[in-house]
Amino acid sequence: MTRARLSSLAAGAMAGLVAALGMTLAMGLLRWGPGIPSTAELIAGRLIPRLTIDQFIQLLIRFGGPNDAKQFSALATLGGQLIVGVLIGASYAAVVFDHARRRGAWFVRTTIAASWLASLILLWPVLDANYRGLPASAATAATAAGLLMSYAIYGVLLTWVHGLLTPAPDVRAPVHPVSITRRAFLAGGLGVGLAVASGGVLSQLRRLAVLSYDGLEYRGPNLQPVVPNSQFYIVTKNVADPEILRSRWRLDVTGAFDRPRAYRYEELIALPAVTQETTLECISNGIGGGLMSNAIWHGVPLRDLLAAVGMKPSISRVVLHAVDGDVDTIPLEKALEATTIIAYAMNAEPLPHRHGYPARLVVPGRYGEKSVKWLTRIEPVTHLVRGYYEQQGWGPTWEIQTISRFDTPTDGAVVGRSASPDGSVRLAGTAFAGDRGIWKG
Ligand SMILES: Nc1nc2c(c(=O)[nH]1)N[C@H]1C(S)=C(S)[C@@H](COP(=O)(O)O)O[C@H]1N2
Ligand SMILES: [Mo]
Repeated sequence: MTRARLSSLAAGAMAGLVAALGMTLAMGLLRWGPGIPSTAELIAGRLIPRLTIDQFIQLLIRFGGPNDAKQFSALATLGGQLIVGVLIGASYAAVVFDHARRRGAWFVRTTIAASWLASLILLWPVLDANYRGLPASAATAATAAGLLMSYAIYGVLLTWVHGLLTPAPDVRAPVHPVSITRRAFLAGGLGVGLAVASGGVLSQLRRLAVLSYDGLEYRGPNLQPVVPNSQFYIVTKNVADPEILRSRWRLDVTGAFDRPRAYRYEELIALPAVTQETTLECISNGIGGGLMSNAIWHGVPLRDLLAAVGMKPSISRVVLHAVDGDVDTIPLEKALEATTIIAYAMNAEPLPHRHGYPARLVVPGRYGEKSVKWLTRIEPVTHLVRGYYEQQGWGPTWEIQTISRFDTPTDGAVVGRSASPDGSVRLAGTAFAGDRGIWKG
């Protein structure tokens, strides 16, 4: 390879890196502001449900838990994107070197269009997520537009920075060394600036991330029967949870209805509501585990919304869609029970973001997965639909199994020291049997 060719490739790679940093910044801003899912989230959302439960658990073990796995997958996607950016940059430089800039422009446009189309096709099922609460169809359009914009920013930066670094590729006349140094300096500065800016946005996004609270358990001594919102257990599939803007959000009731309709938040809370105490528990809660908490929920019975739209007799299940792409289903009988509610308040406070603001389902007697958070669409169906967690292999039974554990004394405590003067030891614990109830003797 000639030196000219080599330095041209290096310029292309450099331009590709700068452009990929610009694209990363754009993607970060789009995720942070309008809540457009990042490529990392889209890819994870597409792949994870396809893993078997064993593969999934093996993966978690390999990474030392869900939080590390989530962090790794986000960083891997970012890194991968930068590498691809560099490779495309080098290819672009090769095309320009061999065929001049006009062919290069064609190469960039084709690459962007092809990448965009491939992204749409491969990621289609998950494009409808939006972390600010856009309804599915608007969310799909927003994600598609966001991807195109990010890829286009890459293309523009690539050609521009490459042009800076190789001022006269067609003529191949010697360029004045001072001017090329100045241009390289400019390109380098731009790269550093973009790296710093995208680092800033990524660290903001990191603050949104669930790493600090995903898997929060509630157990141990001095438990309260009604768990304060800040201590209620948390499980989420997300890297960063939705923070829905109420003005943008609405609850669609669509599908096999006679009269589909959409509720704005104000309309939902104006409906007759009920207040009830319900315990949620994750299906992955192990023996002695604390992925289980109890709260007082306030909201609208699901059956009232179903009755308002009128259902066809062939309906057998109700599908619940969430803005984060989570999907789950319950049988129609369960949907029609008076205690299956769309909750918008938890312990007399608005639902916290982490627990599904502005509205979530609460399904007593079924594992927590069915209590879909950040609800956006309710869809009755006539056929079996597999939910996100079902696709992963959890279930097939979602009825809560009876479970009990000791909370006092805590595991490993030296019992003798906590004994009262008469030598007795206080035992306390938790027992739960879904909606069947525990017999109190
Ligand atoms: N939209 C959405 N809903 C969701 C989840 C999720 O990741 N996304 N996680 C589910 C799981 S696995 C459980 S156990 C419960 C936990 O609810 P909590 O975090 O409010 O305790 O929410 C369920 N609902
Ligand atoms: Mo769960």
